[in-house]
Amino acid sequence: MAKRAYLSIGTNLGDRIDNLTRALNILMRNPANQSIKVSPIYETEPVGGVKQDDFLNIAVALDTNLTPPELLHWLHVIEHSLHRKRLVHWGPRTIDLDIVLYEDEKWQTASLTIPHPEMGNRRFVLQPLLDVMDDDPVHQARIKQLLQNTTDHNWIRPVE
Ligand code: PH2
Ligand code: MG
Ligand code: MG
Repeated sequence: MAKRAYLSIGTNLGDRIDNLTRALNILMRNPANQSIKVSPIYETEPVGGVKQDDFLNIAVALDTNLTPPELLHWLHVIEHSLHRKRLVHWGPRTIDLDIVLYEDEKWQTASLTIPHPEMGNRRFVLQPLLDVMDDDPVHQARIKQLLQNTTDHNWIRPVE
């Protein structure tokens, strides 16, 4: 039985739409990743102290046979193929793929924390996430709650 994972994807360097398209293509090139629902694209104000260009952010609902560590490895493969360089913490990136949720599981290792510890502080994660949760009322209720209570008031707007 495939597991339901939710990803948050962001980009603010180069051709941002092309970066998203390429990332999704590589994501689905792994036969363990079975079906996918992609949110609308949002343009979002950079969150954190670093002065940088605006982001495009999306969320993805993914049905996968990969475990969280295996999925994380595949996300790193994608980041490498798009030539992401890790220069500045929270700084500009061609692509960043994060696992936000994986079923109801909690993971706490050096490289992986699920649920994503920052999601409640990031409107750019919560809003797209809610857009891909129609078939998952339990998670949907939780994310709605987080979105109502978040103190993040950076702007986000859907891309036409
Ligand atoms: N990612 C960050 C830091 N700040 N801001 C926006 N708007 N979107 C992001 O994806 C983002 C960010 C580090 O992962
Ligand atoms: Mg991130
Ligand atoms: Mg990341």
